[in-house]
Amino acid sequence: MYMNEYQFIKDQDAELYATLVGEEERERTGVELIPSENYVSKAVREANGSVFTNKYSEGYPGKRYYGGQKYTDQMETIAIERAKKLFNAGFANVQPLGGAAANVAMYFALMESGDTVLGMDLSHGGHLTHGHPTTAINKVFNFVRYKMKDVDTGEIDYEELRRVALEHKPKIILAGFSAYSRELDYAKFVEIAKEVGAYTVADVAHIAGLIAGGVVKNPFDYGFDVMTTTTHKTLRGPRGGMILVRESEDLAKRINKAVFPGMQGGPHMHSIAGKAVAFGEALHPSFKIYAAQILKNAKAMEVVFKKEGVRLLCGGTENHLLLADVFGSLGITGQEAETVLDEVGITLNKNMIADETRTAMDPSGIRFGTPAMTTRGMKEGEATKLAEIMIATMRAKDDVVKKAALKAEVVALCEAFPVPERFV
Ligand code: DSN
Repeated sequence: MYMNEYQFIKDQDAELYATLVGEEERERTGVELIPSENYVSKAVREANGSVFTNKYSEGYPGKRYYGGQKYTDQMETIAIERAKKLFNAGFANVQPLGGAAANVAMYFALMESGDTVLGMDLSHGGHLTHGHPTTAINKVFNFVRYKMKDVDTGEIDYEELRRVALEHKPKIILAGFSAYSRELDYAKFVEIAKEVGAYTVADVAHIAGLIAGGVVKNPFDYGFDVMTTTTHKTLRGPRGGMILVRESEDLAKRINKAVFPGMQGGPHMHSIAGKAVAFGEALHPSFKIYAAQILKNAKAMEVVFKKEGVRLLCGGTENHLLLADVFGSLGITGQEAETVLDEVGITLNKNMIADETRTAMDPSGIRFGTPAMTTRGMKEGEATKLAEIMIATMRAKDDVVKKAALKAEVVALCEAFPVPERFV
């Protein structure tokens, strides 16, 4: 992969070209375990680097503020129709520039300033855009929290969720996470939301590809009103966002207005083209096999971590990611683990664990997942091997000789499983 590209950049901009070559080399020779990252197909990269980057298209297909929209209208319509089919949605807005932008537009579409959102606590797996005190939306809306009842099983405290909902009367009950490894009881969310008259929104940024592949539950099947997502994680598309509405035309209209002109200017049409290509790939039967393998590989890693006595938050995984308390189990901090694993060619991220006692910059945990390694064709055998290498590396953090041997094993795995260019 990645050979003989960027000839024009090479000719005119050696300084920038060096960074492209470096990143290609890094991606080719290391194993990517950051659960929110993936490798896109060459087709997605072609669309993302296409002439659609030249075009201004404020508005929506058939209703734009600039001329010359024949092909942008066709292309965006293809993206919308594919998105609806993938998620069994009534409406799709494919213009959000990312997951954070999608969430902000969704909040403004569904609420007035001062209204309340009930979302998952960040330290229990939620996300910054679910109202963390440091974010701008926290100045506009009021955010209240639910947590897990038991951090070692991942069970959500639905009784507490209901109690907080009854007390605060939120306009939105938000299900979704960026560091949580269990399925949610979507029916329970809907039941509580009905009781208090709230909208149900699922932020499925991490698991969108798993929903599209049919291997985890689709919140729309349980009556959720809206889903927000990124398009570049398990869904394996270009960097971007999307908002889906189950059936309400009124909600869909409000969301369209909130995205444009409410929040964004000209949509990134090249990125929407990339989304259309990725959605086409996700509709292909092979994507279901890919999604199922992501889960099998994560389970294989869970088995090794448990066998080696490393504490996993939520007691394991039912999706693509795992959270390990490496400080509690192996005496290495999340930052140290991230650094030493980087040295042997494995990329993941440090992460706070529930009820963290350390700091965000040097927490107790690591978060890792299987979407990208599965794209390379790795299966349970390789997932098991990688988990063993990870634990051996963390145990040998100061042993230069052992680390060199472990790095050689990672390089050999990468050579055996090159990053593919074509998925369908
Ligand atoms: N940065 C993404 C993640 O890694 O989960 C979410 O925003």
